[in-house]
Parts: sequence; structure tokens; C-alpha cells
Amino acid sequence: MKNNRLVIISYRLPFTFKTENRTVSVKPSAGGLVTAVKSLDLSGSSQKPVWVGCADFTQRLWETNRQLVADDDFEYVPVFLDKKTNQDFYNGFANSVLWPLFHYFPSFVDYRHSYLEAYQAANEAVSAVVGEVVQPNDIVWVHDYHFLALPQLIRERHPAATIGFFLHIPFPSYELLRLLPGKCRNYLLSGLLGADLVGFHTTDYTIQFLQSVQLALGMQHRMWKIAYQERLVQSGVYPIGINYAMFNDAYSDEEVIRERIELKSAYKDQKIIFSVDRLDYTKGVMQRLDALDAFLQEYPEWQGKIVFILVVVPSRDEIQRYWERKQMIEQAVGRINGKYGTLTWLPIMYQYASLAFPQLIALYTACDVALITPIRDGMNLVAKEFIASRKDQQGVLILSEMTGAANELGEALLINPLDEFEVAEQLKLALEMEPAEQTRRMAIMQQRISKYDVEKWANSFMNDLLQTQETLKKSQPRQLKTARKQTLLNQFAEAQSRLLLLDYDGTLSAFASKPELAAPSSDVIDVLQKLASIPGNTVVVISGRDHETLESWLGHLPIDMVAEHGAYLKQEGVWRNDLLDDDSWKALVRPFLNDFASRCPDAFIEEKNYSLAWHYRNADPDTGFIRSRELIHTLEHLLPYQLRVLDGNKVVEIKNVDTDKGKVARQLALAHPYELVVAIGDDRTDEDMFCALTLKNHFTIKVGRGSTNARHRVENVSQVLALLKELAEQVNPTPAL
Ligand code: GDG
Repeated sequence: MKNNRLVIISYRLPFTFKTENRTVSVKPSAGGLVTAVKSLDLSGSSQKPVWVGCADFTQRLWETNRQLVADDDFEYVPVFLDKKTNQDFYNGFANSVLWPLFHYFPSFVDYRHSYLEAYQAANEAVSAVVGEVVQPNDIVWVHDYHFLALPQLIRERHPAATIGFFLHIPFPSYELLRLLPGKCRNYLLSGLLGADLVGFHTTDYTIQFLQSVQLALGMQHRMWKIAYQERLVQSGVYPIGINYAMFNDAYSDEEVIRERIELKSAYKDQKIIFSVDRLDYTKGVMQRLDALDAFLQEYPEWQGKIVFILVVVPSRDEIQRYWERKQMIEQAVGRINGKYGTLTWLPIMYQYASLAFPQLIALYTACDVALITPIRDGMNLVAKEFIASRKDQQGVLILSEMTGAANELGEALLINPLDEFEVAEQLKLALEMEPAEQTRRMAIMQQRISKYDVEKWANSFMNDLLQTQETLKKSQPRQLKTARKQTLLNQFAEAQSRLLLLDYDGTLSAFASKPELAAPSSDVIDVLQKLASIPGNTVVVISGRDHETLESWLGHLPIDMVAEHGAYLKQEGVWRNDLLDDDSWKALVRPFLNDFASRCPDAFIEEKNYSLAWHYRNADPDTGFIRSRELIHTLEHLLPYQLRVLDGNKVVEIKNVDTDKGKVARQLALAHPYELVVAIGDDRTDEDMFCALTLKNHFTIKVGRGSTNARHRVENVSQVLALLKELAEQVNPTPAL
């Protein structure tokens, strides 16, 4: 992070002010994010990192007490939202729309337009503050679902900024996201695309994000990179870790030891089952209580021999769903204690309050079983903290498979939190597990999470974010103007052998309403003829079109051709195809295409020998786009592995994967020691070709806008033709009249 100042943005600042007896003091919050950021190597930067967040104190309090945090490791920039905006933004859109939806509780969503407006206003307000703060070379790291729109808003103010985004909660499947009104959904997704790097806890969340972008915005990813507004947006998996050493060392802390001894002696005749969560319906506390009930019912021999210490930490209790939950939990605790309790024993010890750190560690280390059963959880740090704090390598973790943490903690007893009998059964197993087996499982999990701790998490995100800037610099295609064009013209003139790979539609000919109407102009014929007649030149038209059409338009020219993305190849006047002649898959796919065409007026199907194409260029743009997304979604789940779906320019094409333009282009370029290879194309399929041609003497040119793997760019078809004419003139100047 040399010379780079870090700007962190999260909803909460890492401290708050506490006023007692008219005296104001600072209460730091020891969240995972603070630890993570502090552990980054910021030594290269001469300036303090900045932390921007929404203030939970008044502007006046800040002005009069800011000196209390002046010596902190961060410079704080609080954003003051008015009460109503903050209410509708935080409790409204963030916690009553996005939180339940992203955790698969659609029926808990309370969508109101005023909430969305407040979310937009809050994101705007924060972006205005960030806009003032950010300087060139700063690295901006935005956190969580409160600020999905923020990366793009910052990008609009600082187009060259380096922006990372990390989502701490799950990213749901598109089926959930599509429940939001289209405009709202697109606003959120394109907001995220303002970032250079978008990070998630798991591969599932990442894939769901990429799929949502494709289905909602029509942008396909390539190796988890999305081409958006001349940039590449990278996404990646960064499972958050914990401060392992801190939790592990706390085992031997004096206060922890004292508390642990107290707990153990208070429950010397019982095994301790423990859980701690914020009050939240996603955490599965009600289901956990049902499971305990089932356990005591199924295995009555355990009555009197266990105690379940249930700690619920107050959270968001201004929202109805939350305080309702509190009442439900308290009723269930009362019911179960009433049902099984005796005059000398109660199965559940319940506390609705937060724990001091030493108490938390004492409970982690005194318990026999940690029972962690969220219905959905982005990661779940409690599970990792429990493992880390068990220096004695004893204790059993029962963990919901619906948590991100389950991916890394496979040696826990993994359960489905909705299946109370399975949880009851695993609870029995946990209570009866041999100490040696407990140690075996603990040791493996400890080794894993100690390696990828919070420091590694933050550093690996930061390294990848910085890397995106390097990649961007390298991948910025340069306009083929003056000096650069002259280099190409000179190289072309000097080379003794040259290969020209020219895409057809969108490169040599502009798009027409029907494929058959895009016949080549006399200009195109003329320039191809000229180029092909230059000694040492091999001219290849490389297209997705069928070979019959290409032959009828260009067959009379002394050029080679590639049709259907490489299925057919014409060399020295002879067409051949090397693919297996199996098109039985078409019978499976055709009915779907027909069905989608019948539901989309003016969409039509083009049948080629090795592919089927569903065109929607003539359809109403919105309907066409929506149907094309549905079609892609359907096909992706249906197609046998040897087929590939290409999401093209107003066309969805299904083809055999045996070949693509990249493979053919590489074959052709390597077939002869060409001194210069020039490849020109406009489409996503041409990107395969650009990726395959990476040698020094390979000159790749993208036609039109959009991010690309080509090294150079021209604006449109007429610039392509002008360039080709100039190339031809280099070697064969038109004789003066
Ligand atoms: C979100 C995502 C993701 C809790 N009670 C006490 C206390 N805690 C601490 C725990 C832990 C943290 O709070 C809770 O973290 P979780 O991960 O379990 O849950 P969320 O707050 O919902 O966090 C989640 C996380 O972001 C990080 O990306 O894992 O999935 O929902 O650190 O120790 N700490 C103390 N007393 C308490 O009473 N001292």
C-alpha cells in the first residue's frame, strides 16, 4: 500500500460517544472490521487512513468533542443524516428490505418507495462527503449492504479512483433479487459495478451476483470479470476471518479463567450448551429452541444433565420484526423451562443483554457444545471465535450448513437448522463425543482458521484491489490514432508475411435488421480484393455466420474464411469442417427457442449447421431483453456439457464448444511464421480471438465501445474500412492518374 491512503466507508464508525453525568467519553467498538483494517500494512502511506460513517451523535457533540478521538489511528469523517432519512434508510430500506431479502426471508420484506428514496439520499449524502475527502491515489473500501449504490456514485465524482466493495451478508439467488422493482434492482447492481473489485464471503454468493448482473443488466462475465463502462469489474471470494491470536490467547487471561471456573462450578452437574447471537430472525433462535425441546423429549435421560445458556444481544429493536421475535423467544424459553424444569433444575438460562469480552470467552471455553443454527448467515464469526478460543482443543461445534462459515468448518457437526430432529440427534452425538475425537476435529479447524485470519482477509482483498489497477492499465485499449496507427502502417509495410483476421458483422459491415440484409458493400469487396492481392498477405474473414452465406457474398474473392465461429474453414478455395457431425442436440434445444420466440414478437430463430441462434434485434428492446435473459437462464440449466450459450449482441446463440474464434485464430496464426498478425472484431466472440493473440507481433483491434482484451480500439465500421484501405495503400499505392 505504498503511497496509498485508505478510505474506509461503513455504516457505523468504529466508536461512539457516551455521556454520563454530563461527561462525554469515547466508547470504541471492537468489531472485526476495525481489527482487520488496523492490521493492514499502512506503513507506506504518510497519512492516517480515513474512516467515513454515519454519525450516531449530533453535529454539536462532534464539534465539541472531536479532540477525544484526534489521536486515534484513523481520521474520522462522520456523515450527519437527518433523523427521518436515517430512519427510512437504515431501519427501512437497509434492514426491512435488503436484509430480509438477501437472507431469503422475502415475506419479511416491507418495501416502500419512501425507503428507497431515503436509501438513495443517504448514499448520495455519503458520496458527497467521500467526494470531498478522496484524493488521487487513495484507495476507497466500501462495506456492506447499506451502500450498494455507493461505488458508482463515487466513481461519477472520481472516475479514476480505486474502489473496492465487500458484502458481509449473503448475495441471494436472482430469484430473490428479481422481487425488487426492476429500476431499484438495476440501480443497486449498477451501483456495485462502480467498484473495481466486489468481494463476497463464498463462491455461491459470487456466482449469484454474476448471474444477477447477467440476467438483470445483460452483462456477461469472463473469469469473474465484468466489462462495464470501459472498465473491468473483478469479483472474488474473501471469507472473512477473525483475530485468531486474540481469541486463542484470551483462554489464559486471568479474568477469563476466573469466570470460567465460576461457570463450571455453577453447572458442575450439567454439560453446558452455549449460543450467542444478535437478536435477529436469521439467526434461527426459535428453531434452536424447538430442537432443544425435541432433544429433551427424544432423549429424556439427558433431562437434568444439561443446561442451555442462551444469550441474545439486543439489536435493531425499533423494527417490529425484531421486538416481535424477542417476545416469541421469551415465550418459548418460558414454555420449555415450564415443561421440563423441576424445583432444582431449569434447562435454559436466558440472558437478553450483551456480554463483556472476558465473559464471552469464558462461555466459549467453559461450554461443552456451541450450538449455532442460523437459517442464513453471510459468514458467522461466533463459530470461528469459538474454535479459536478453545486452546484446550475440547468442545464440539454444531453449525448450520446455511452459514458461510460452514464452508471452512467441515469438521463441525453440520446440520439443517429447520430439521429439529436432526439437530437433536447431533446434539446427543456432541454431548457423547469422545475427548480424543473432539481434539481431532478442533485441531484441523484451528489450523485452517488460524492461517486465514482477519489480517490475511484484509490483505488479500487489498492486494487484489491494487492488482485491478495494474490490470486496468495494461488492458486499456489505445485509440488507433496518429502515432500508433503510423506504427501499424510501418510494420505492415515492412513485414514480408502478414495475416489479417477480420470479423464480418459489426466490423466489415454494420448490423442490419435481418442477417441476410448485411451483404458486403462494394467498398468492402474492393478493399478485401486489394489486401488479398498483396504478396505475403493472408486475408481471413472470421465470422459466426453460416458458410453458405459467406460463400455467396465473398466466395469469389481470393481470401480464406472461417464460418460458424470455427466449425467451417475455407483455405485455398476449399471448405472443410473438422467437427463431429452430430447435431442431435438441436432437437432438444429448438422447442425452447420456438417457445421463447412465440412469446416475443419479432424474435426469430436462425439455424446454422453447428449452432442455433435466437435473434431479438427486431423485437421491442425491453421484451427482447427480458426474454433473452429467461432463455439464457433456462438453457444454462438444461444444456449438455458440450454446448455453450453465447450471449451476443441482440442474439443468444447455442453452439458446440469444440471450437471458438480464439482456437481457430491461434491455429491460423501459428500455422505460418507471420511477421505481423492483425485481428479486428467488435463482438464478445471476438474477445476469444483477442485473448488468443498475445504475442508482440499480434495487433488486436476492438471496434466500438466497451471493455476489451484487444490492445487497440477504433470507433466504427467506417474507421475499419478506412484503416484497411490505408494498409492496402502502404504496399500497393493507387497509381496517380
Ligand atoms: C455480519 C453478517 C458476518 C456478539 N455478541 C456479543 C459479541 N458479539 C460479537 C461476536 C462476533 C460478532 O459480534 C457477531 O458476528 P456474526 O458474524 O455472528 O454476525 P453479524 O453481526 O450478523 O455480522 C455475518 C459478519 O457480518 C462479518 O462479515 O459473519 O454473517 O451477518 O464477533 O463475538 N461480542 C461481545 N459481547 C457480546 O455480547 N463482546
